Amino acid sequence: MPTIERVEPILVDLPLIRPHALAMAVMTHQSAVLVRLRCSDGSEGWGEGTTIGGMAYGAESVEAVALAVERYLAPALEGQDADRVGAAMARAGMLVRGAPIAKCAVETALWDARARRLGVPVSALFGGRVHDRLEVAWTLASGEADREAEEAERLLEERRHRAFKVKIGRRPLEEDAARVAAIKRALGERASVRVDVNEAWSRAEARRGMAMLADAGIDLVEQPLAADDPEGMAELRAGARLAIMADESLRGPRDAFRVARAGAADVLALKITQSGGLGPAAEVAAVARAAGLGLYGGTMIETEVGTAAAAGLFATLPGLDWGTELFGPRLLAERITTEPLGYGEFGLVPPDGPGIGVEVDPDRLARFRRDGPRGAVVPALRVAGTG
Ligand code: MUC
Ligand code: MG
Repeated sequence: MPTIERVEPILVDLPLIRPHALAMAVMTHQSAVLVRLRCSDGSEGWGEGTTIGGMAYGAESVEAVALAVERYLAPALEGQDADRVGAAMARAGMLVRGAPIAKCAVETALWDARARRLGVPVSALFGGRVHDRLEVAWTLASGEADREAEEAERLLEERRHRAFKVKIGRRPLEEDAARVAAIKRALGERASVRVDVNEAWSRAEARRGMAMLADAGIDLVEQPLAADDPEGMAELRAGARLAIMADESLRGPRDAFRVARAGAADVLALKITQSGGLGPAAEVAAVARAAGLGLYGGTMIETEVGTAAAAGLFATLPGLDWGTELFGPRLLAERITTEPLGYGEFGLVPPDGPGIGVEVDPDRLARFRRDGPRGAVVPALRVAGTG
């Protein structure tokens, strides 16, 4: 029986190809925690835990993820049976409350190592693929409102993306609605346009905002209200002409059940990080299916490692009717794997090599480690709307 010998977190900082402006903060780089897991038989697995916008999106920062892995999850896992992923994570769950992103990083590494030992892709451990290609949406969030339609037009032309998510909530409602309507007018029926409010609206703003967006032909509104306001989302949904998606409201299967029971969403944004790993994310998907809700494969702007792992799971999910937004590696200016992922024709072909199907490149990793020779090169985050 192979046992877990060492679980090591590695914090990396990667530049973006352009700034990414969320409702709360402007990102110019992305930081991620990679986990390297070694087993007694020499097998190895990789996982990733990341978040967006430092601590502006959620309470778990990448620094907290690295610390949780090193001080708490690694000691809980080392010495355990590496083949029994469920048992190992149940033990980790006894010793570590919450921390879904840190748990995702170690759990993914366990699945990766297990699948590599079996010589199968990680999707095989979740029932096998039902999709050979995943549709991938792009997020328009450069902060340059007048250039967003241009960016979308170019990506459409290059056959990279045909669904666009616009980040709103930083500007007054009328301004945001006009900006989104202009993008939709420019793209017409050639693309689906959605918005992500990232919790920025009050209930009153949301009522007005939903009506304006519906008039503009927008397909879906993501997390219009605070994460802990499922009642508000349910009220909004009752009169809505467009679909509502829950994102920040979801921290695993229990939240998915609460959202479904409250009638707070039409679609669930499934994120392996936010769910606490591939296993819990599959459970969120099962809740969505049981409740008749749509599914969307979300991202936390992961590197190739987290993106490949998520793609492996998403490929096994029937009813992924809203596609995915697994564009992380395309927003990052540098990659940390030996090969790029297989993007093209508006989507991504999930890698089908053993495990998560990508190999971390040690030289690239060394260049971007925070504890490497370059040290921290991470500028402080800017609050959205300030210079
Ligand atoms: C989110 O809130 O959905 C994913 C893509 C993006 O642009 O923001 C993130 C997180
Ligand atoms: Mg979101």
